[in-house]
Amino acid sequence: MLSDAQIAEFHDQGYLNGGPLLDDEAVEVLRDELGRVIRDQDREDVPQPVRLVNLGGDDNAPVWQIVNIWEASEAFKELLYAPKIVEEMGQLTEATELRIWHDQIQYKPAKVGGTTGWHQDAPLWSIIRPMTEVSAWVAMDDVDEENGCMSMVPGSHRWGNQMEFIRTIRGDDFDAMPEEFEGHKVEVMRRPVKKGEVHYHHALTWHGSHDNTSKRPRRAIAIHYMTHETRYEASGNHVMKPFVEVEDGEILRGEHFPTVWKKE
Ligand SMILES: O=C(O)CCC(=O)C(=O)O
Repeated sequence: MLSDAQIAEFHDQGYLNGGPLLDDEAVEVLRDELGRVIRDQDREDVPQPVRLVNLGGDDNAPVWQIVNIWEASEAFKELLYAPKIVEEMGQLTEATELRIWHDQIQYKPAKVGGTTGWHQDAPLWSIIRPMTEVSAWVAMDDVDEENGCMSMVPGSHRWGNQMEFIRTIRGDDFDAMPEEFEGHKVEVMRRPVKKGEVHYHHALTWHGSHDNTSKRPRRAIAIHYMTHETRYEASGNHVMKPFVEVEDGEILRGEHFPTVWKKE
């Protein structure tokens, strides 16, 4: 349960470290499951995630991303319902219902793990509206400056959809962020997260992560939650679109978008 001060911090900054969620044993189960799902990716006799790819496409600097590992692993499915996460997500979004939009493993291997360019989530999720989603990002390693922690721009979730501008700063230099944008001071905050902790961010917060130059892997899962008001927008595109079973403009729900929490 978050305090009023933490909720206010989230609304002000667009992100918040929610603190410890999983003990070492629970993290170990998830690490083992992640390894198993990667090993089993070509098997037809076990459930598979929606997608397993090297996000940047650069074999020398991979960022492994798995979409909907929950569909391939009971342990990750259970995590979607973690009481601490759904209760706090309810506080942050003021939702009356939470459904899963999708999850994403974010795995940067030791020494070679690449950069995840600056972005806002919501503009890239063009099949859902409005842009009010919040994500819970759970660290499966100590994630810090050395192994590619996320960086966030405080307050940027209040500046609207700025993906067109953000694309212009997505070069090779992750630190090439301007100091000012349309009258707003732009600060870049590194966001280290300890193994087993959960970190929240708003879907319009500018964020990304630098490369992993350390000897340690950097494994995390982002769980993206929808609220009671999230609707399907048929004109957009997304890897989850083939799984949508509702009509344009309807509340997005269904087998692949499970309801995980309802306000009592
Ligand atoms: O893990 C990362 O570096 C990026 C995660 C991200 O972009 C997200 O969770 O929205």
